Amino acid sequence: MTAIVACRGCGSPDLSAFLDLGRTPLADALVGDDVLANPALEERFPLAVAFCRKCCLVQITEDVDPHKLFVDNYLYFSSFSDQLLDHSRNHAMNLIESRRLSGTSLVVELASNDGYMLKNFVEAGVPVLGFDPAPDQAEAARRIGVPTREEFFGLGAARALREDGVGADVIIANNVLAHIPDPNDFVAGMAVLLDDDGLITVENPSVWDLVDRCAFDTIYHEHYFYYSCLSVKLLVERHGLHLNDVEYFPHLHGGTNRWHIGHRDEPTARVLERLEAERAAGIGEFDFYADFASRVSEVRSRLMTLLTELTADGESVAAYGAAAKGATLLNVVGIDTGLVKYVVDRNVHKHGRHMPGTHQPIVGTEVLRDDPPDVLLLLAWNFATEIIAQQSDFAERGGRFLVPIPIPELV
Ligand code: DWN
Repeated sequence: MTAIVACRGCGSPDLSAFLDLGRTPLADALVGDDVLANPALEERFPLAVAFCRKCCLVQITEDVDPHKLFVDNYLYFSSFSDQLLDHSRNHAMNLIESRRLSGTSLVVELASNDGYMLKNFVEAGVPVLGFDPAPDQAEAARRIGVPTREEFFGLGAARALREDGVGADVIIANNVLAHIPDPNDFVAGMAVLLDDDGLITVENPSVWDLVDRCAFDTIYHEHYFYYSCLSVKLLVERHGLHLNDVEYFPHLHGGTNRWHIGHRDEPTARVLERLEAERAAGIGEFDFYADFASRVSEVRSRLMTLLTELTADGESVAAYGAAAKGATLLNVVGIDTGLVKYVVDRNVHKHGRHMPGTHQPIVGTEVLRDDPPDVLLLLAWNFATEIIAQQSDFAERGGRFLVPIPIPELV
């Protein structure tokens, strides 16, 4: 772990911190019995965020070893959200058609997880290659026929593929550009691997929405960076690539951009409009972020007050979604097992573990029937629609949902 004193994008020392969430455990480092027995084993790291006044890149100010984050104890599997699977399939089908992909094409996904995305190309007969360093996820992908290299992607891996005569027609990078400590090495690797007329699509939550919706819980050590169109444009141009288009998905992960990047400089009106809208909103200036900490403090206070009142009134509270963002929320607000007694999750790999730092047990959703709470705190609020629909029985039995972001609200 090292403190960051210069921008990891452009190297500028002109970094201005605007939020400090204290020392928190790693958000996806779900706790086993060993740490429960000896809590001193659980590591915590400073979690603070800064803005680069030169290249607009928002970033955390501590550097945690990616192996700790994504290899040693990482249980996130993409295939436990129907919304995400539908979103990914639509993306794949659109790419196959728009890029006229065939059996002679190659689609490479970086951070391909359990094959949730690439399986769609395999089914259509389009050759694929995944990169993911997480061993269990890579193995799950290979089991469904998605060739996967169990390694971090970067310039070295790209050069090795090129030396073997391999180039990509399409490179997909969903929720990974934020997750790597050296974005320049990563983007340089994409530039080398992408064929001349190829397309890179990069998806990440929008920092504009993060601030507007006060989604401070999406800040954790896995997320080194929080991107705008402005910061992505400057990052990719540093490596001879160009931001040519952007799609916006307001209901995915709290607001997600899908950036279209290529070797040629051919921006659409849509991306030019989005860039101008960001400039007009002040996304490229520090002042946009200056009051975020006070707004976060207000949400933290309101959520703690609401939970304390519910508990004092004899209402039992559990949580839904052993999400990384849930770990930040529970730890930063200070929500212990006295306020939230357990967390349910459909991801069976997480069952039997405990939430980082606050140690709520993670159990299957059947517990909502066997030991029903009065209120269900939606840690995975980004999937609120899907989860509320799925848990209609809970609501019919009089259960209520507590949506914490952007303002804590019982629904
Ligand atoms: O970048 C990342 C973001 C985009 O997604 C990664 N760090 C991993 C992940 O972060 P997260 O863990 O905060 O994201 P999710 O996908 O919002 O987590 C949802 C959790 O809820 C998962 O553990 C799966 C679970 N879930 C469930 O139990 N039932 C999700 C749905 C939709 C459900 O119906």
